[in-house]
Amino acid sequence: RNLELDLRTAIAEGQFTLVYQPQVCLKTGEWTGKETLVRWEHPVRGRILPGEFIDIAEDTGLIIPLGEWIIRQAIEEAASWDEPHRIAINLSPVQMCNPNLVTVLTNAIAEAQIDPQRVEIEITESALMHDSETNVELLHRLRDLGVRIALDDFGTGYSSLNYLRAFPFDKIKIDRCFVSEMLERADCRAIVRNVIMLARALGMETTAEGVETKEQYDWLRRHGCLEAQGYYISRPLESEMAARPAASRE
Ligand code: G
Ligand code: G
Ligand code: MN
Ligand code: NA
Repeated sequence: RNLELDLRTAIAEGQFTLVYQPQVCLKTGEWTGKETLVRWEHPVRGRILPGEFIDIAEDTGLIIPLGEWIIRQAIEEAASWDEPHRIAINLSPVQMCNPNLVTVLTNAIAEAQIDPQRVEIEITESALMHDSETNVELLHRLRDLGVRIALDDFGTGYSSLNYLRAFPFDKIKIDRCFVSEMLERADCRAIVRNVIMLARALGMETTAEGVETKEQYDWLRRHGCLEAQGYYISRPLESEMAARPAASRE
């Protein structure tokens, strides 16, 4: 519970930073977007990964102010990048219950003067599970703002196919757990291949997560996956690195 107290202080004092993991188009090899990942720069413990504090932030409601900061900060930073890559932002299911969410996003987009099509919201299946009608309505309101909506960690929640029918996502993110074992296991390969085909049939894009090897990258490209993200392409980049064009980065 110490971490909870620290988390309140951290939000008040702004101890968070954002890093950005590139996503590459498998056809052209060019970076098309970057996923925002939050880091806590704890004054004593050093850098803490979200796996250690997002749960606490959700349980305490602190994810609301933290999430609002992430939205504003990520959009502001992305607006200043040299290249107009998409900016993907993870949304906690708890944030979807925040009545201010649409306003926060609208204002952030207006203030940064960013093309809303550059903003992509990542939601997980669990976000749709609880109160799916309200949440589907929220997704439509977000879509009306002009932002894109991605379904994150696809295949790891419940009754995924029903969600695909409930809302026309722009993109499906194929979870790392399938990608990492894809080349060793025929069942994972079958799942990835069929998610790619399903997404295409539904008019949705696909991003494979957790791509760590050239072999995985090549396999995904051959099987028509649109984008890839993972250590093989790039680790998450510090903000100032994310801002620079690829050519000046090495
Ligand atoms: O950053 P890392 O690679 O450790 O991410 C671990 C998990 O934390 C991921 O599943 C990701 O969805 C989640 N996460 C990272 N950044 C954010 C964020 O800004 N908001 C929310 N809600 N979750 C995040
Ligand atoms: O839950 P979500 O997929 O949004 O978060 C991505 C998480 O996966 C982050 O913690 C990120 O650092 C991590 N990650 C990104 N690329 C790779 C990868 O290629 N391999 C592994 N093992 N983890 C990755
Ligand atoms: Mn994500
Ligand atoms: Na994910």
